[in-house]
Amino acid sequence: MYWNEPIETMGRAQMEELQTTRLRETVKRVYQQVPFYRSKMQAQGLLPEDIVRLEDIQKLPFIIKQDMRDNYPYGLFAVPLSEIVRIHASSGTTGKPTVVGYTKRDLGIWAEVMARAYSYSGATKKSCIQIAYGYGLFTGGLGAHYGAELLGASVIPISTGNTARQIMLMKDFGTTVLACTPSYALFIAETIVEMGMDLSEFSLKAGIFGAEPWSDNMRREIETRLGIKALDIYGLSEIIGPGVACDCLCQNGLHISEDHFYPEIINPVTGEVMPEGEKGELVITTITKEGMPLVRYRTHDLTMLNRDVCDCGRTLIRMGKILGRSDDMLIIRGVNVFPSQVESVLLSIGNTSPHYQLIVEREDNLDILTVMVEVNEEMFSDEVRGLEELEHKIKAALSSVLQISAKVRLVNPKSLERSEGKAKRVIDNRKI
Ligand code: DLL
Repeated sequence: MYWNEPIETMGRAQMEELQTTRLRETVKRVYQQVPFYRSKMQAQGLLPEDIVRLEDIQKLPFIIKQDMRDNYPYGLFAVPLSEIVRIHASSGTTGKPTVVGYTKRDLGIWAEVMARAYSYSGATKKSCIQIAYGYGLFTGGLGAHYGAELLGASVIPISTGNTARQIMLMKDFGTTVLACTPSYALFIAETIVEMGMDLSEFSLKAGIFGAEPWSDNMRREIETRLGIKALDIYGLSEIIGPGVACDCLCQNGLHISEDHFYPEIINPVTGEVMPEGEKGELVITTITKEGMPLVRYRTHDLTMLNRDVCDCGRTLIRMGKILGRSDDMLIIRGVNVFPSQVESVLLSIGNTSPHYQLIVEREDNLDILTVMVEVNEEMFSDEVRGLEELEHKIKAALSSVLQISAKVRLVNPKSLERSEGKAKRVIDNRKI
């Protein structure tokens, strides 16, 4: 069932016409309203009138996170502060956060794209949606919240944490859709077992999981443990928050709400746009936002695009599951390694739990990768020989997939730190 059928099934030519009109308006607006864009375009000898067709977007310069920091806090806003009705900010690892501002209309668009995302999972106004993303400056909680309300569902704004209480309410309130990070979904699943409860006591049907990379194997693990359909939702605060793209029940790529967010894939090294279907860095232009429009924002997220019509009937362009971030990619002894590759290997082997951490160190100028992985309870009580065999098996599989050797340390069940938000998968102790 569609939420916005005309848009979700719009023909390619018509969609491109809509995108062209909106792109031209956006470029005109940022040129007039935001000194940053004006001076960047002037430096390249560009005027808004030079952007006529969709392909002309390639003439425009990129914008990166550093530009947001340089214009902290409100320098990139395209409307006066009196028009801004909500401010979010990303926590960032160091220094000042990146700030985003929304007008009333922006909030309406955000709720619309989130409502679409829920409906992709089969959710309707009859659904009961438990939102266990963090509420606050993080866009997860409030973004997921207003979309669920627009859908007309019954919303449980529980935010993160207090897992036992989450589970009690999930059961008592008859939650049908859970929205949280995939790592937290897994933790909830484990805690349900620990509390001695049975899945038959719950009404859960689907999960809308995102905000961090997760593999298809992890998806299957969550689906089995919770007895649900697990959908991947993608977004970033700079662009709007959750809801930029979301899986449908076909689970064959995430539909991008391309009537609002125009995607491109570029070669992260050269910045050139890549042919459709090739893997590269996702670049997004917001073509309807008023508060803080971004033109050609480099997300650093690696994926690919597919314009084929989906089996669900939607024509909205699909992006592949995020493979990793170009800046999360570890380079170990010269080889590119993504945490998601390690996750896939671990889950394909079994006898481990999907809780793992990568530790990178440098000894005598040599990079050492250690993969810490929790074994499951049965394995834990097994003989030492069984554990040794498992360790060898993981080592061999990792070296064939990653093309480098890694140390493997099996650790006790539940000994790695659990996260209620985004999981920390990598500890890089190299001082480079
Ligand atoms: O994480 C927004 C969000 C909230 C998305 C809830 C989905 C659900 P930020 O904190 O700005 O915003 O982080 C954005 O998180 O550039 C990706 O690297 C990563 N990310 C988000 N969703 C996914 C996903 C929110 N489904 C950054 N798969 C993005 C992989 C994801 N990575």
